Amino acid sequence: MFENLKSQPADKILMLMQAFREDPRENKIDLGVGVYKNAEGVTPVMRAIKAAEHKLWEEQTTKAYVGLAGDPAYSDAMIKLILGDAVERGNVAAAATPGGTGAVRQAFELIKMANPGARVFVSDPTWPNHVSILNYLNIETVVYRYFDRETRGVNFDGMIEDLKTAQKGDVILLHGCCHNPTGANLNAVQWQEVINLLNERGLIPMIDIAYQGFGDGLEEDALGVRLVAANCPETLIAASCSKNFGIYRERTGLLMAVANDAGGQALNQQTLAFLNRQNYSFPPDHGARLVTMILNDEALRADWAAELEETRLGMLTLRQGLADELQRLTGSDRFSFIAQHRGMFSLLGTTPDLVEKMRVDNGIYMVGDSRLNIAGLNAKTVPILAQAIVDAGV
Ligand code: PLP
Ligand code: TYF
Repeated sequence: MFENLKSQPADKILMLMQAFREDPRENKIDLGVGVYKNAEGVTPVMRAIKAAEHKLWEEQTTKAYVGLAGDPAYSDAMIKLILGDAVERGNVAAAATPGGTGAVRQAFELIKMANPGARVFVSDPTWPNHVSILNYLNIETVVYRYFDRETRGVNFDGMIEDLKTAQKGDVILLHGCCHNPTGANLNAVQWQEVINLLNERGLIPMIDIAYQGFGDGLEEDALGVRLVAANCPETLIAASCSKNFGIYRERTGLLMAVANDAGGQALNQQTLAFLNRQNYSFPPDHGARLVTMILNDEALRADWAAELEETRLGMLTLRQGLADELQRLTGSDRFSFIAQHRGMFSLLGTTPDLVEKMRVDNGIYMVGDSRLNIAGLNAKTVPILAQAIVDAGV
């Protein structure tokens, strides 16, 4: 049997991680994988997570199974964090998943189950795992224009034009905030225009939100997902706690299905539990429990929000610093988009050759599509990167 296996394409982002580790140069700079790093290059365990873990260690009396959809208190706390008061709690079905990736995977499975003919529209570009999982599940994928390679903003007219080719029942995958890999995001007016189009054509929105709190703030980053959930009859939401709680390896995510006629909620809830059972029975609990403890404890929550805000502001300072330095070196505003983008990533919009050149000449590691992780920088490396970008002729 094993002889029938074919070698599969490797994940380019994870390959880059390995290549960086193996590079002996001391001044190398890692702007690859989307993991937050502080000025010392460390991915810290957040203070509130440490405190919650300590408390959990003292108080937890059992590690028996929880439930197929995870702890309802986790769903409640996360629904409140993401959706606020945008929809009735009774209209939301939710299940804990192994990370945001688990939520994405389960959402795609639900789509296939509910409407085998549905196509999923993804932005050009999008997180490569979206496309990879859709292909694996044999779900037809359609790419819609999103990133304008000239302005490095959103090509909104192109996006709308392409979404107009979708047919009733097709699913439109949107990034809730901090678009990965581009850093270019919709504004409130554009979100509303997308919603109007979805509703006119009977399209189903699916929102992947993996960076709430990394862009404009916890509430601000939820604006799009709240507008959609409140104004479309049905919405799927895949959320990740990996970044905003810094618990990458705990695998903590949530899949939500919002049905604005409460009638569908019970069936949706049952379906999410069923899908968990088919794939792994019970979802991981440790990270979900920490998140629940933090969100439901006033002091822990305030400390978490404060540390997240420091993280966010630190990345904004790095963005501004890089844009300023490039302005100084080039005498032009060509790179001002770096300060306008939000989240961990910006797509420089240059060629794989120049990305490779910066890796070889300067030990700067960014993803081949020219995505850079802003959090991989610090005050010392910002001018080094700016100089390398200019020297490479980006
Ligand atoms: N969706 C997007 C757009 C992401 O960038 C990520 C990245 O980490 C995820 C989902 C899922 O993350 P995780 O499975 O680590 O929670
Ligand atoms: O885009 C990123 O870098 C993050 C982390 O297969 C990641 O989303 C990268 C690759 C992968 C899973 C997560």
